[in-house]
Amino acid sequence: MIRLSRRMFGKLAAMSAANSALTVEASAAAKPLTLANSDRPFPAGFLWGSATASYQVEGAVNEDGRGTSIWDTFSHTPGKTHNGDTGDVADDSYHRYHEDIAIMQALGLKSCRFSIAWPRIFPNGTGTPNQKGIDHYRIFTEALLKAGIEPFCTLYHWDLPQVLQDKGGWQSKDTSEAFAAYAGYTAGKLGDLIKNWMTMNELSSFIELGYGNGIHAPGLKLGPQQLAQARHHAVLGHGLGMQAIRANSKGARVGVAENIEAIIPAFNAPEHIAAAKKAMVEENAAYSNAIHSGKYTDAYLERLGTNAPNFTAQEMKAIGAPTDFQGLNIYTAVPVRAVDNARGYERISNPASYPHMASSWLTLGPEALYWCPKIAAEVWNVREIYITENGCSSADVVAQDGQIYDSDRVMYLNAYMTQMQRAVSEGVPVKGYFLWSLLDNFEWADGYEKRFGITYVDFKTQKRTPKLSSKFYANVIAKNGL
Ligand code: GBH
Repeated sequence: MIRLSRRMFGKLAAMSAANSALTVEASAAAKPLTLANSDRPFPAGFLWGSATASYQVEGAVNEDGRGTSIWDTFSHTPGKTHNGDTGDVADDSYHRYHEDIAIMQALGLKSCRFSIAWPRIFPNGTGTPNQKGIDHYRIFTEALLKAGIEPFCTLYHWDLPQVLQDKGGWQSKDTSEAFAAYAGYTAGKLGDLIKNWMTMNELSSFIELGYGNGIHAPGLKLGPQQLAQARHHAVLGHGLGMQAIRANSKGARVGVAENIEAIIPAFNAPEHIAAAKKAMVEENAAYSNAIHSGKYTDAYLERLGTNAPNFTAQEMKAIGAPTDFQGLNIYTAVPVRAVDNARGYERISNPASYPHMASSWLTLGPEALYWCPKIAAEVWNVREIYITENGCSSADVVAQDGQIYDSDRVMYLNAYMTQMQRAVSEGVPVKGYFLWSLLDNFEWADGYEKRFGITYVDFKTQKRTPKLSSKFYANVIAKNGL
């Protein structure tokens, strides 16, 4: 038998498969073919978690002094959500959180990302706090900690107190300041239990969809100047909120969970990678790039021209103060290619045949979990990254035996996680992963039509059933690898 080095084997294999007998023999010599060594490990302590948001799971909208949020108003407005669905009951997690935590424990989760409903803490946005709101989240986080699950808390996942919207919402700088007051107060009350905070979830989503195209609450379609100003108030809210959290809770670690434009190179070639780095900055100029650099890019301001937002140097300093970690919510990928123009890149719009999951916007882009953390770490010099959301919708059906075999979700998760492992194994500082979502829940404008959970929820009975994907995830966590 001829013994070949791996390099030589590579060469030979690349030449052609004409002599297949030689190829097989050489392969066996290079590495024994066995099913036992197919694991791709993650580092010890990698933080596996799940993610949810208050309005999407809690229900109990009229309990314990909660105020009205813009999503109560919006979802109760005819024509705004699929089937007129609302979050009035959702997963009833406000009452069933013990059951939810038991599900997390069964999965072996190390961490749980959840959000606090601002109108439970300040029913009127500002002013007198509601003790019952604080009590609820204290009891919840104590239960998490008792179960050995680390809480990661988002302070704003889109449920703005309606009273503040009535005064202009994110169009007003007062909302940025009100947010900081709420964030500081809450971190002061819960900071002994919660160490990891995210100021906000997806600034780009709640501004562009809520104030730009109107498909989310509060359903406004502002002109370019007003929209640019609202964006600025959102990033300012993050900056002021971060200050307030740190001032009120010693040792707090603060970040933000942003749905970045998940830029990837068209393929792995130096010119496309260079283009992707430029695109990552410019395509995220209003949000993540402002937060991680304390600046709006010249190109962003030029693009806006007279519609550019009003801002001060002091505000930009608060916005750009270093975060302790960067949270990336990643679902799809935005491929770019190198182009010889002023920007140096062009977005590639996917053809109609590009595959997607049950939500038509949710195109498959597993390499986003490789490239985005890698590029982000480099262009924004971040040392700690969490994938704060990743997951997908499936057209789940309950099989005859009562189980849900969501093989497409398993495929999606497996593909994305494999790319994340690739990044981590190269030393990209991804420290944890939060799967969206633990449970099927209120999917905003899509109501209950789109299911993102790894646990099936029968919304009539609130019965929870783990799907095949939840068994897949438990297996990943148990072996800390794929
Ligand atoms: C996240 O948004 C949210 O943080 C989370 O609350 C949500 O449940 C989850 O994703 C799943 O959607 O209908 O064509 O107009 C992800 C970013 C922005 C993706 C809005 C869907 C609507 C596209 N989302 N977008 S469309």
